[in-house]
Amino acid sequence: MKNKELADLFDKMAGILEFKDENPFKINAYRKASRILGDLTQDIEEVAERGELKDIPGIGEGMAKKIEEYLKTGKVSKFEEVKKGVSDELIAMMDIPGMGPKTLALIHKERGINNLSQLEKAVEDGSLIGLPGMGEKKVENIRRGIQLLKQSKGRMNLGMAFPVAKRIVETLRERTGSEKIEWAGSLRRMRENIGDIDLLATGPDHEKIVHTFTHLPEVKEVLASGETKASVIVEGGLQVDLRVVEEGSYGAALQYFTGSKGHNIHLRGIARARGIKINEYGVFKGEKKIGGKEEKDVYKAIGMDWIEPELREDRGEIEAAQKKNLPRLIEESEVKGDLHVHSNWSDGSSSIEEVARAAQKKGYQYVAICDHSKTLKITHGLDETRLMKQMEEIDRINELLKSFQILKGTEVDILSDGRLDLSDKALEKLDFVVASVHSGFKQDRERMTKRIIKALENPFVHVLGHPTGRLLGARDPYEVDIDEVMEAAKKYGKALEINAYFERLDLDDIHCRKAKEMSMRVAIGTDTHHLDQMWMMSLGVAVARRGWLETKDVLNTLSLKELLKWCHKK
Ligand code: DGT
Ligand code: CA
Ligand code: CA
Ligand code: ZN
Repeated sequence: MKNKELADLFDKMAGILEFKDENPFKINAYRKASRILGDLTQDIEEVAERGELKDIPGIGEGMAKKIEEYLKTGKVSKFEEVKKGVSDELIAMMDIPGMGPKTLALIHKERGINNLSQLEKAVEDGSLIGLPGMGEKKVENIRRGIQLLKQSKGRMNLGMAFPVAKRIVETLRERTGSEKIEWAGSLRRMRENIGDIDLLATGPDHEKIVHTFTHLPEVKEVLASGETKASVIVEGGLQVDLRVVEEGSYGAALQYFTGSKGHNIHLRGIARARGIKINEYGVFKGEKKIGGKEEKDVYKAIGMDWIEPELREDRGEIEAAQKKNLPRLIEESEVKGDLHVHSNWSDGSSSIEEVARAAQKKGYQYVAICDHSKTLKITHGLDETRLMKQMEEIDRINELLKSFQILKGTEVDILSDGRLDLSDKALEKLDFVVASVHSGFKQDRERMTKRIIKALENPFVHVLGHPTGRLLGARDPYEVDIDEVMEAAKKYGKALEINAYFERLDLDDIHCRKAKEMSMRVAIGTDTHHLDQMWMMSLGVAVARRGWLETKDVLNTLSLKELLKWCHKK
């Protein structure tokens, strides 16, 4: 979707104008357009094709023209004009979180800073302090911002890397005949973003595996290629490393290259204290190799059960393994339904029946249709009248389906004052109510926290949707006291959502674990708008697993009957 590209472009434009100290109205107009495009759930190209750009609230004629120009030519001439005289290096610095264009203009003018390395130097030598508004705290914020920027650079969302790796591994297995080809590294741990993909393989003919790998259709550039390893760049700019090892070392290598580094270092320390050496070739006692073919050999050698890859972050999993106290993580096969799917009644692309058939085909017992509510006009959100009609339609389709039920749901908007966008009378009739924030992200922490808690007080709400509002690599969480929100959710008996949509993964793993510690349930929903997004349940389950969640912690492992009982508990 071009939405994000355009949102970024307008945001940049606002930044440059602000840097040049131009008219605040103009600046605001671009900022607003950027926000609207970033939040838009419809594909901007489709909106443009239908000639409905100007119907998007907040998008005026001038902005619509620029969008059209971009969609046609890939450029906006006004942008080219505005950025004249501002170097790319300066523009790049506007991406540093917490450092606005005004600050940039100040340090550029007063201290002659033109690029990132000059800025880093000035942060270190203290020469920024003393400029107007520039105290130690502000400089510390800039330092953190630079760190954040460097961390996110060159990483890719899990949901984008995962299908690429899957396709590559499947092709490699097919063409080499070797089954022992897997991904390791952060992808196997299912981190929310991935620096590079690490593949591991074994088989009788090492060179054939490497050769097949470097000649895959996905490969754009071969960075290095040897007898037993190679590195390539694939579509999307992602790097993929392959290592081919002897069969007797495969398990040890898989363990080593899965990481995390912290996990491995901790593990090796324990082994060393027992006179055992672990490396990527195997497990050794003195000179004698005592294991390495299977991954579990490594853990067994130091008296531990095998540890699930998603737990290997050195966050207590090694201690738990030593005490034989590891969680039995939820598996995707235990998920009995998807609790957040949009239909073409709002901004989804499929009919309710198509959604239901797809869910049934996935082996589910139920699916919750959670379309948007009326305030989100651009998504064709439903008002009370259309919602009643939709419920009738669901009744009709449910009659047709065997051993499957469509749940009547909504993703009701939490308005800026915490009221809900649908009346209690309407909400009461539904099976499943997700409440989410989709606007007013810039509210201060106190207001946002109060707003969400007020929504949670509503007796008809079941789940808080995408609780922090972040978009991976695109938008930070809104300012909210998530701990306080979790306390309130607990108090009112609500579940929190893991929104499994690849750009959200919200809640994250850390807060999932916290929810578990608080004995709260988590609901996994894919937020599917097109049926080919239902697979993202895998991503949601991965977040849950990284958050140590077990079957009982996840709402949609309940059977239909149990779930309905939970929903109507009020
Ligand atoms: P990434 O690629 O940044 O998303 O994260 P990883 O974890 O995939 O890191 P990567 O690709 O640099 O290395 C893959 C694994 O190899 C890593 O998780 C653990 C292992 N590894 C790499 N370098 C070291 C090291 O210096 N010491 C240890 N113990 N393990 C390492
Ligand atoms: Ca990696
Ligand atoms: Ca790597
Ligand atoms: Zn939503």
